[in-house]
Amino acid sequence: MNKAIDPSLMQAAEATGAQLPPMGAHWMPFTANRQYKQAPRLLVRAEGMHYWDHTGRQVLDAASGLWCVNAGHGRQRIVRAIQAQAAELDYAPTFQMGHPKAFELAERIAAIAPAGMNRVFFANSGSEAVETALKMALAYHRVRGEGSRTRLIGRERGYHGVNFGGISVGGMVGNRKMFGPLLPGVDHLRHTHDPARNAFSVGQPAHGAELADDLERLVALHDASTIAAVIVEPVAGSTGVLVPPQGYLQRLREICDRHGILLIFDEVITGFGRTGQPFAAQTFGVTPDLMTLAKGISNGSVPMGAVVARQAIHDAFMTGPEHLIEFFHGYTYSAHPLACAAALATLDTYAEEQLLTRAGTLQTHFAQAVHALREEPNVIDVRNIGLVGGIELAPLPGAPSPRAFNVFLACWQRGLLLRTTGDTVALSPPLIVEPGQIDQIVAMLRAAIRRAA
Ligand code: PXG
Ligand code: PLP
Repeated sequence: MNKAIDPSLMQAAEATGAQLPPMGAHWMPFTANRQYKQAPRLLVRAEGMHYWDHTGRQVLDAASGLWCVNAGHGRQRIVRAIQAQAAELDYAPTFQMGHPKAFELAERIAAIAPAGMNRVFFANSGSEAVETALKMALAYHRVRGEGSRTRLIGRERGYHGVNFGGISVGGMVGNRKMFGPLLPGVDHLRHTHDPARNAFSVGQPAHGAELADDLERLVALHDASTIAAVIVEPVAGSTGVLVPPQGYLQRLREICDRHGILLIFDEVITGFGRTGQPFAAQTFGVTPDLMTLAKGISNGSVPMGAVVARQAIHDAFMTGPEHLIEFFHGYTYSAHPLACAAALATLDTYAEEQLLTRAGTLQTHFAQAVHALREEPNVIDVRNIGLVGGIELAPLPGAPSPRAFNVFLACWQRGLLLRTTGDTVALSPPLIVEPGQIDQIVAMLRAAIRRAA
């Protein structure tokens, strides 16, 4: 066990007294498998703002599962929709075939998307949505006779899922370094994290719009005629909650427009109300050309991802002979009936409870609560937008990430689930969170930060 991890925060499997399943076969994703299996944390039930673990403890969910359960857990409308769909139509092929809910869902997503973004292509995860968007961008230029535009631009500290396109444009070294040369012809903008100028900014930081000019630099280096698209998360989530500097996204949009480069917003985390509007594009007033969605699209209940395209992009494909397939891409489970049923019920729930704008209503309270943590030991930055917060801790000397992981474990011991990445603690509670629960989350986190100090 890593010495930097506090062993008293790890409860040995046998000490819980609970019946555990055999754990050898499951090779767990993004997990320290051996450490985890010595002291497992199992979730067995969920409802509303809470999970229950295998020992019967109630755990407050400050992470929306993994940034996806935006309406809270066990929502009955969604449960019933999935049950009914499984009984009525379990699976339907969507290559040269269709089923009604796929069309209905696409219309519903288009209705809440930024104006003009009204063509929806379905995938099964954020990673697949990203691959779909990157391929769409390349093919778009090609069908328009600009096949030389093959270069893709991502950003340092970007996370765009784990498939080859996504890790190529992504900017997290741990997700890239083991996997060879990745896609050719990819370059990266600098990230926007600048604690020297922006530490403890409430909402969007004031400094850094000029970092968008990196795109001009890459255009000068490669020439615009070789660049297909730029992909960024409007708010970087996995890499530690990086809120875009004021004016930054606007500037990226302007530069893309000037050079005919498509702008892709990866809204896998920011979509479906996280920042106070249905999509971050609306919160920040910048409309991309393509937008990737997943997670909150189905409230995490059935895997689903999607790409939303501006109509003009879709229409560019609809020019050849009508009997030919326009875009050679799709997944066996694109627009799976269970996922569509779950997503429709999710959108109904969001609408009925006005959840897609609730983060805006709560963000002042949330901002005050999380920024109060700046007085706590080792806290070197606090960042927030909507209902997402990042609390960055000073790393232990020579050991990035165990300090935050100790906080994660200390929270778990107290009955709070959150996410950590590097030395940043990320909060993204379900959008149904009550102000009192925000205070409760921050109080438990405060105690854990002190415990891990
Ligand atoms: N793009 C973005 C912006 C994401 O945040 C993906 C793509 C990939 O989605 P899938 O569904 O393929 O995982 C994501 C996913 C974390 C964490 O702890 C974040 C994600 C996934 C797992 C963990 O921050 N984001
Ligand atoms: N591998 C093989 C051998 C397949 O036949 C298929 C789909 O038909 C795939 C991979 C892709 O699977 P999916 O469409 O679920 O992404």
